[in-house]
Amino acid sequence: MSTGKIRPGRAGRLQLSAISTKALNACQLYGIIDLSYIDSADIFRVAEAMIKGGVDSIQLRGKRQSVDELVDLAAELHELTTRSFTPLIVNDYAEIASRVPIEGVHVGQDDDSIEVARRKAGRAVVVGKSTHSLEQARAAQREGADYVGFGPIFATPTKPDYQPIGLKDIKQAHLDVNLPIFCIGGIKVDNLEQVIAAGARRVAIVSGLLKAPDITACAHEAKRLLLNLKSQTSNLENP
Ligand code: TZP
Repeated sequence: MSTGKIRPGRAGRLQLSAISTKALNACQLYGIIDLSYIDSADIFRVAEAMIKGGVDSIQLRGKRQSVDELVDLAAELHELTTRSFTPLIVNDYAEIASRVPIEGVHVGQDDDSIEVARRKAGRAVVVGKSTHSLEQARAAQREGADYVGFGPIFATPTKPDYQPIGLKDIKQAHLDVNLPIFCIGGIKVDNLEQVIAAGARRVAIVSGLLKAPDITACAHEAKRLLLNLKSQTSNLENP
């Protein structure tokens, strides 16, 4: 997802280039490299394994690292992700996009607004937002997010303080929100079919990938299940 040229939109907002929009729309499996699970020295091995397994976008998430540390890691990681045109998104700190040519930033409910994140990035990047309810997902769309994370679907050690929202609202979220929706939280290959059956088209996975004995094989299986979903959908759309 190259960010391309910055073009002011109708509302003066920096618009994503067509190529960024295309990569975001095509993204089904979003792998998150959370530095509480792996050592920063391992991020390249992990990112390579994810990409080899078919992960479409990668997020760097480091809750305990400083902005400067994340800038350095993102810059090195971007050299790798860019080779396979895999968008790299950094969690929490939109200002990192003003220092490293990453493709996007991701903000939580308690972080910068989408508007502030775009301003801090200073150029056209993808901006995603975590949402934990239908109402928050609808609000993120009104606020101008490019995609939303929706969850936690299941209980997860990665976000232990959050009440899981379960599977019941996934279909409604897809009816109400016209943005890419990444279901997230406790998703693993073993429960992915359940999440897909509940209406998910895209997922973001942290520990399910990072703790897998073989990250590439795990990503590959998750992608196979998601792609199978796509072919079923297109068969329905074009019988
Ligand atoms: N947002 C909602 S749940 C979650 C985030 C960042 C953590 C997901 O991690 P895991 O390990 O895939 O359950």
